[in-house]
Parts: sequence; C-alpha cells; structure tokens
Amino acid sequence: DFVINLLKHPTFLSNQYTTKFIDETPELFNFKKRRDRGTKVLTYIADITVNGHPEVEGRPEPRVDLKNPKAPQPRGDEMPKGTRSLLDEKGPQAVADWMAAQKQLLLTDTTMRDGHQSLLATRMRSIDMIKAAPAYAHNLPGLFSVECWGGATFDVAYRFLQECPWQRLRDIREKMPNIMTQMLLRGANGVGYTNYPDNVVKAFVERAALSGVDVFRVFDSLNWVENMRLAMDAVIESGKVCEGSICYTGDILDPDRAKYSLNYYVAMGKELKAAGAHILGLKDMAGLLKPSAAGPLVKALKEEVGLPIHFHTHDTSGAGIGSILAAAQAGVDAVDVAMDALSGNTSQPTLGSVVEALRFTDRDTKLDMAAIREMSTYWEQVRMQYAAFESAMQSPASEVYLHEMPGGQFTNLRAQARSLGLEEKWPEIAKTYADVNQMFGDITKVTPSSKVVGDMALMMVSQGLTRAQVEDPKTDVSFPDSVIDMMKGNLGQPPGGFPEKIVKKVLKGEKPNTDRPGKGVPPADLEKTRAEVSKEMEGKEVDDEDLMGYMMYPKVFLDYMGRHRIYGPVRVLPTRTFFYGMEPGEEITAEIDPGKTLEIRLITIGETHEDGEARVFFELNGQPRTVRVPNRK
Ligand code: BTN
Ligand code: 3PY
Ligand code: ZN
Repeated sequence: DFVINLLKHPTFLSNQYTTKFIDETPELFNFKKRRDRGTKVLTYIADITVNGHPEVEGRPEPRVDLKNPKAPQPRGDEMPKGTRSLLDEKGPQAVADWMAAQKQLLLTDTTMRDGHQSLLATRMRSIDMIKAAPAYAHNLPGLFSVECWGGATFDVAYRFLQECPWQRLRDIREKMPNIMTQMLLRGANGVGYTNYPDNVVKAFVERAALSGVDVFRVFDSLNWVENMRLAMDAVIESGKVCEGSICYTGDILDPDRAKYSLNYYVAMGKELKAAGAHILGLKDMAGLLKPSAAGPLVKALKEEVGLPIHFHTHDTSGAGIGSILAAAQAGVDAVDVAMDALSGNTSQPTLGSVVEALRFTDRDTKLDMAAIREMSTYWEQVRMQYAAFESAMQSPASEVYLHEMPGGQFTNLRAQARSLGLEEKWPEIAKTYADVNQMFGDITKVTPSSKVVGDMALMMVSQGLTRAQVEDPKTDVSFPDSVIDMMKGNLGQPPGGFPEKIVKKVLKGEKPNTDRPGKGVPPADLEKTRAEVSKEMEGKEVDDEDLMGYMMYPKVFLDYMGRHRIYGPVRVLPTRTFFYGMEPGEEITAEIDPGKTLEIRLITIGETHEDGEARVFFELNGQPRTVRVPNRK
C-alpha cells in the first residue's frame, strides 16, 4: 500500500523525499485501504527507533532515568477568573484601563514562546505545553498573560516538530480559558521573514484571533510605524488587545548613539498610541536596556505617551532583573519573565525571583510562590528532555552590549558559526555584526532585520572581508540575497533611511523602493490558492488555518502535510519517543483523541531483510503489529 510503496521508493530511501515527490509519484497511490492513525504513528516510532531522528543526531542525549514529566495538579474545581474573563466581558480597552489602575506589577509568562525559543532553539513540543495549561489556569490565574504563540514557533512547529501550530493554540486556549494568551507578530512580516500582501496579514490576524490569541504584540523590525498599521488595525478590528511595540536598541544614556535617544522612543510611543495601540510594548529583544536607563525611559513613556507599558527584555547580560526592578519603580505596568527553569541567559529574567524581589513592596505581584515552584519543577523536567537543543552558553555575557544580537538569534548564530567551522572566530563575528550594523546605518536588529545583519557578518568573516573593503566601490562584493532584499526596501525603511553609499553598492545603482513594501503588492487570491493547495493534497479540504500556514510558509507547510499523511498525529507521542524512538520492552501511552488512548509496546526490532527493510514488532492495545521501515543506517 501507500506507505510500503513510499518506503521502498529509491527517492525516499535516499532520504530526499518531499511532498512534491509524493505528489509527483503516482505509483505510490496504488493501494487499497487507508492506513489507520495507529499504524501511521507506529511507522513513525519504528522509523525513528531504527534510523534515529536527524535533528538530534550527534547531540547530547537526555538522562536515561528521566521520567515522562508530570504537570502540577490543578487546584479547585471552579475555574478562577483571570484577565481573559475581563477581555471577554468588557473588551480590550477595559483590559488596558484595568492594567493601568493596578498597583501590583503584572507578569507575562514567556516559557511557552520566547523562553524555549531563546534557550532550546524553539523546539518545545505542544504536548509539554498543553499538559501545563490546566495548572496555569487554576494555580496562577493572576498572571497578566501567557505568551505561547508567534515568533519562530509557527515555522518550527511545522518544519521540525511535525505538528500544527494552530492546534497547539486551540488546545492551550481550551485548557486555559481564563488567562489571556499572547503572541508575537512581526507586523507586515507576519510570523515569517518577509513582507506579505496586506490581505494575507489581515487574514492571518483574524484567524489567530478566532483560534485563540488575546494579546498581539506587534512590532516592525526597523521600527517603522507605517509598516505596522495594517497589522495593528486588524488586531483592533478583531476585538483583541493591540500591543504596539517599540523595539529598543542602542543606549539612551550614550551621547554617541544620539539616533536612539529618549526623544526618539517617546516620539515612536506617541505614534503607536495614535495608531490605536491599547498598550505600549517596550520590546528589548537583545537585553540592552540597562537598569540605569530603564527608569528614565519608562518614566518618560508613562508621562508623555500615557498608555500602560509592557516591558520585555532578555537576561543575556545578567542585568535583566535589575532593569525590571528599575522599570517597576518607574511605574511600568507589566513585564515579561520566564518560569525559573527556562529563564536566564538569552531567555527572560526569572519569574520567581521577580515575585520575591517585589514581595512586601507596593508592587507586590500577589502570585503564589508555591504554585510557581511547582510549575518550574515541571518545566525543569521538560527542559531535560530537550538536552539535544541546549546551547553552549554557560553564563551571562556583557558582550551583548557590543553585538546587540536578539536573544533568539544569539545562540542560533553561534550554532551556525560552528557548522561553518568558524566557532573559534566568534569574537570576530560579534565585532563584525556590530560593524555591519553601523554600515547599515545603525538599525534595530530583530527578526527579520537581525537575520540580514547576521547573514552579512557571517559572509564577511568567512571571506575575510572588512567593512572598509565592503564599502569600497572598487572592491567587488557578492552580497547575500537577504541584504539585497533589505536594501531594495522590502523590509521597509529604518529611521532616516539606509545610508546612500551602501544602498548604491548593494543595488549597483538600481533605485530602492522607499514606500511601505506592501503598498504596491497586489492582494493574494486566497480562494484560488485554497483550491490549488487542496488539489496538491488529493482534494483534502483546506481550512483557514491550513491556508494561512501555506501562505506563510508554502513549502514547509506542504512538506509537513506530506509527512503527516505517512506518520499521522505524532504530536501525541511523548517527547522522548518523538526524538529517540522506543527501547525493546518499553511501553508508552498516547492519547490520540480525548479519552481514546493508544497503548504501545515495542516488542523487538527484527532483522533487516534483503529488501533493506527492518521489521519492527509492536503490541498496539494488546494486539500484535509488525511494521516495516527502511533501514537507512
Ligand atoms: C525534517 O528534517 O524534515 C524534519 C524532521 C522529521 C523527519 C522525519 S523523521 C522520520 C522520517 N525519516 C526521515 O529521515 N525523515 C522523516
Ligand atoms: C521573533 O521575532 O521571533 C523574536 O523573538 C524577536 O525578538
Ligand atoms: Zn524576546
């Protein structure tokens, strides 16, 4: 049947299959009965058990005695009221007003988004999050919000975790109906790395609001408010909370970085208020806002903009809690923190420590420390399962004030440098990143502009090019595509524009587009695309969530769907099984539908026959099952 045909096909055996391959190879469909989901999941386990998962190969393994993590018990039968209840009953302006009126410092827990994005390469799986959601709802209903969506999580869910990001959102929402969920939206770049047509951005926001996002933190990677309006309007129209955000870079106390001054940020804050933001986000994506600067900045924004302020930072330098406390003293309304076990370094500052630091003060968060410790113990066990994705960063590093890399990029770029054999040149990469920033006119560096700066820096270090050489009109330089794209104006314009000299060199005299990038782009024909994607998937129905997955990442989405057809709902597997398969004699359970569980026992891995296939023997709900998978080892 299909899977057997597929598994035997030389293209699959050589590990080069894609959805296209499946679709362009009709002989695969010479089969009669459809495989049930149980068999598909067994096929996945067999494949991983025999061949290993490519993503964890050669990486540190989790401890062998690690048990499947157990989430804290939700306390009490009744669902306590939280911020979501307020949003539902009274709307987003009431949330903002309530926020401003609170004496206590409000906290957003970022563990399920930026926490693992910054520490574990965004690899946390839905099942580990959904298990925690009831305990959040019952034991920590005083949280302002739980950031659990957007940023890099959307792409990584499809691409590496073989799961649907929308289903993650719906499941968390269902199990945590009382606390606001929060997402990070890259303005006109959606949850991708490039500008999307206006109607796609709008449709994406509408769908995200319907599927369960309550607070949208909207930013633009060049701090261009013009390029944020569309997304902000869509959030406001959806009746959700619009957190228009300033990306913080430089140092307001440094007279040599006059471009990013206190006045600059206040002016941007006013623009965001005029654009309709309910809350002002202060997004310090690299962790550059020093304790000495946080006070004056927050004070000025509070007084002159007048919106409630939500401060986000990263603890890369180790000074994060200092900045949070200074911001709290200056009257910031809410801050982002991560549960202790996923906090610190490139992640957010430590939730429990902020709660303790403010206890018995007028900003006391009133959160339950016992519930926090219990939750963090769970996250600690969860984190241990992802040992393969831990970064090399062992300690905070003040080097961040030199390179200004966002928390999510820092460890990534280091890993990229390692894979290019440039690990020992890291200090040079950090310095070059700073040089590239100056060469580009001193820009805010956050996805996607940070990726452009990183691409350029890696290119320069690997080719031994200096800034002077790159800028010299007489030296021939072949620029990375992302750099050409940004200089063309496809990510919009930074304050003051890009320096003419570099634009001229990169574009070889071609004129850039200095309008809003989405302005000239015709709307996507969504219904036509839906029909095409459906055809591509054998007539399968394409709902709005799938359509938006495709619009953001066409190839990644189709590859995901192709694998889904073979392996089924692997999202239900425990994380260890997903990455490492099973041991002979091991037994696991997986809830495939609410109340319907698969009891899976791996009996033994049989021989690999001449056809190159290994026989793997299971018991599925007590019934013997044999699955054949190609042995690619
Ligand atoms: C990817 O690398 O494309 C995502 C990881 C999932 C790959 C699955 S794991 C089982 C099967 N065997 C492979 O070599 N690839 C798929
Ligand atoms: C993202 O865009 O994913 C970020 O986390 C930016 O800070
Ligand atoms: Zn961040």
